[in-house]
Amino acid sequence: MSPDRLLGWTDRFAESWQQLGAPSAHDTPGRVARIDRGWSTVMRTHDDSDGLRVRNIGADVAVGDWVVVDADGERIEHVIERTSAFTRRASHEGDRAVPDVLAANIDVVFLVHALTAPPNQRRLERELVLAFDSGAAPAVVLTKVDVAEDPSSVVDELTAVAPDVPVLVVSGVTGEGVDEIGRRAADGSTLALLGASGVGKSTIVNFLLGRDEMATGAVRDGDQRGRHTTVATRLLPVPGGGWLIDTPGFRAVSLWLSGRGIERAFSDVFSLMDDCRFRDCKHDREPGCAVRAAISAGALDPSRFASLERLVAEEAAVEAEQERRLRIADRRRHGRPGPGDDGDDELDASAAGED
Ligand SMILES: Nc1nc2c(ncn2[C@@H]2O[C@H](COP(=O)(O)OP(=O)(O)OP(=O)(O)O)[C@@H](O)[C@H]2O)c(=O)[nH]1
Ligand SMILES: [Mg+2]
Ligand SMILES: [Zn+2]
Repeated sequence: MSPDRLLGWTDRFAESWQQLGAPSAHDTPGRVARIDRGWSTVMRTHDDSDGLRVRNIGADVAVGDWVVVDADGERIEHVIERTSAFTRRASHEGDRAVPDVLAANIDVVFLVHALTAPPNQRRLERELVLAFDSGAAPAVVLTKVDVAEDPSSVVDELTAVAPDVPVLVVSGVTGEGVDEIGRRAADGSTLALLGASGVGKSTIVNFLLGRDEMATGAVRDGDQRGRHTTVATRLLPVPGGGWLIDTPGFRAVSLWLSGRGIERAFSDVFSLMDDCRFRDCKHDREPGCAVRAAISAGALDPSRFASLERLVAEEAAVEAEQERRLRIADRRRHGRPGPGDDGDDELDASAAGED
C-alpha cells in the first residue's frame, strides 16, 4: 500500500522515504496526529479516525510528522525528513539549547492574536521570526472582531510589525473571515494555528470543522488571558480537504537557531539599513545613518528597532551555545576530553552564566 496523498503525502516525502531504503517490509508511512506522554497516534489513511497508538521510544517526533512504524506496530522506527517545522527553544532551566517542535510538515503558519486584548507587537515580531524560519508561509489572524471595541487601531498596530505578511481579520464565533483560512487548506495543505492561550485558536478550528471537536475555555476577565484549555496538539482533517493543526497556547516565544527569519520578519528595517552611508554602520551615532534618520522622522518606531537588536543578540547566544555543544560532542567522539573537565562542566557553567 502506498502512503495516502490525501493525508498530505507528497513527492518530497516519497524521495526521503526512498533514501531510507523505503523499508517495504514494514508498514506504510503514517502521519502523527497527536502525542501523549511518549505515545503517538499515527494515521495511515486520511479517514483513519482512531489511528494506531505506538511508542515513541527515542524517536524525536512532533505532530504532523510522517513516520514509519516497526513491523510489530508497536513503536516508531523512522521519522521521515521534515519539509518544515515550527520550532522554539525549550524553556527548561539548565537544559537551554534544546529545540521544541510545535508542529511539523506545515504549509502555512497562522499566528493568532485576539483583537480584544492590547496589541502585543513584541510577541508578534518574535512569532514571525519563528514562522519565517519554520519553512512554512506565515500569516497573521486577528480574531474576536465581533466583540472588539476598537478593532481598527489594534489591526493597524499589529499590521505595522508584519510587513509582507497577509493579515486576516476574523471571528471564530460568527465565522466572519474564517473561510479565507479554510480556503488555504483546500488543496490538501496543512495549516497550523499558533498563539497565546485564549486568543481563540480552537474556536476557529471548530468553525472550520463544523463541529465542536476541540474544547474551548473562557478567558480571565481582567487581562483576557486563557487558561490553557487545549493541552495536546492535534492534527485534524478539514471537511473540504487539507489539515488543521491546533496547538496549546504557549507563553515564551524563545528563539531557536534562525536562518533568515530575523531578516525576513524585519525586512522594513533591513531595507533602511541598506541606505546607511557606512556599510558597517552600527546605527548608533554614525553620520548618514538611515535607521536613525527614520526614527527621528517618526517613520520607524524606536521600540521596533530595539526589539530587532534584542532578537539578534538572543539568536547569537543560542548559536554560540549550540556551537559549544557541538564542540564538546566532537571532543567526546574523538576521546579528547578537555583539561580537567568531561564536557558537562563546561556546558553547565556556560548555561548558568547566560542571563
Ligand atoms: N466573541 C468571540 N469570542 C471568541 C472568539 N474566539 C474565541 N472566543 C472565546 O474566547 C475564549 C477562548 O477561546 P479558545 O478557542 O478556547 O482559545 P484558544 O486559543 O484555543 O486557547 P488555548 O486552547 O488555551 O490555547 C472562549 O471563551 C471562546 O468562546 C471570537 O471570535 N469571538
Ligand atoms: Mg485551544
Ligand atoms: Zn545606520
